[in-house]
Amino acid sequence: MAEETTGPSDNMKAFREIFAKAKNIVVLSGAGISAESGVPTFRGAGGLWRTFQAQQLATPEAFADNPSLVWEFYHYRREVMLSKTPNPAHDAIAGMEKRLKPQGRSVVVITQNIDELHKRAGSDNILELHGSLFKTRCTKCQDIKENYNSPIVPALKDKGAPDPNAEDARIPEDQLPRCKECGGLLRPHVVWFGEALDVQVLNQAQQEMAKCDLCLLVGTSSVVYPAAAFAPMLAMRGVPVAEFNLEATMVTDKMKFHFEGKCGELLPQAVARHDTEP
Ligand code: BJW
Ligand code: ZN
Repeated sequence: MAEETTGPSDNMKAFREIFAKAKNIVVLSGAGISAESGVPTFRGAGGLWRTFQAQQLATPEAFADNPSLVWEFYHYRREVMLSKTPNPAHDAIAGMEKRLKPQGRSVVVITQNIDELHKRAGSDNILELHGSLFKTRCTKCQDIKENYNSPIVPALKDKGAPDPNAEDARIPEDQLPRCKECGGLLRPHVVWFGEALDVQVLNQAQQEMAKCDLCLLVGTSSVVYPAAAFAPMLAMRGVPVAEFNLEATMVTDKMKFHFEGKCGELLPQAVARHDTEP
């Protein structure tokens, strides 16, 4: 007899019962969690910069070909973030971590986002899979540094306009961000297509997932690997995974729960304090 197949549940009460007992919670987040803060997603409206999709500029080849153009793109996104703030979804996750910690329960955020909004919301336990807009790495000595300067170098001031007609600034390499240790050209400390994720970060993420007993999958299209495989792997192991997204994704069918709508509205209800908590 054919096995009966049922889709994911949208029963919030059933989710809340599992949440009440969970001891190690992993939150996997993507660009959709920052959408309500006004940060464009990659594959949604507003995902273009000039005429480029992020995927065209977020590559080592694009940087080798025109480091000035790639720096304009990241400079623009760094400056945009200065006017953005965490939204109720980031706040709910940070609040949950603080509230559950004294109960001996852990929350870790494994994010694909480079915008640091989880950190600004007050989450402490964060693994940034794809790096950060506010870190640089030297292409020569590999030194990694935090950098919140605005603009990051004088030559980028007023550059990086997203308008399709904006001119390519063609900034000479010696005026682009340079390493204070060795003078080498700096690049954004982010993971581009075709690049390996940081082994330590990936190992830590795997350790957290190995011990988790509940996973929240928030605002990701689940198309970019290796992160796209995390939630399906957990689901296969029997860990309940709850997806929060505006729409069904590539992995929805494999999830225990799918809550459709804005995560800034759904997450605060989903992880609100439970009656059974002290
Ligand atoms: C809301 C909402 C609201 C909106 N509420 N929801 C296996 C199979 C096939 C391909 C590969 C594979 N393994 C590797 C690859 C290649 C490649 C890949 O995955 N390609 C796919 C596109 C097919 N992967 C890689 O290259 C990775 N590297 C790698 O695997 O290396 C292997 C290697 C090993 C050893 C040596 C060398 C190599 C690296 C991937 C790096 C991705 N980098 C980027 C750019 C980062 C820097 C930057 O930002 O500029 O990361 S790409 C971009 O996509 C960014 C994101 O983190 C990532 C994921 O996107 P995300 O977050 O899911 O956003 P969206 O826009 O796609 O989705 C938003 C979602 O939110 C939507 O679902 C909306 O509905 C929802 N939403 N508003 C709730 N309010
Ligand atoms: Zn250097």
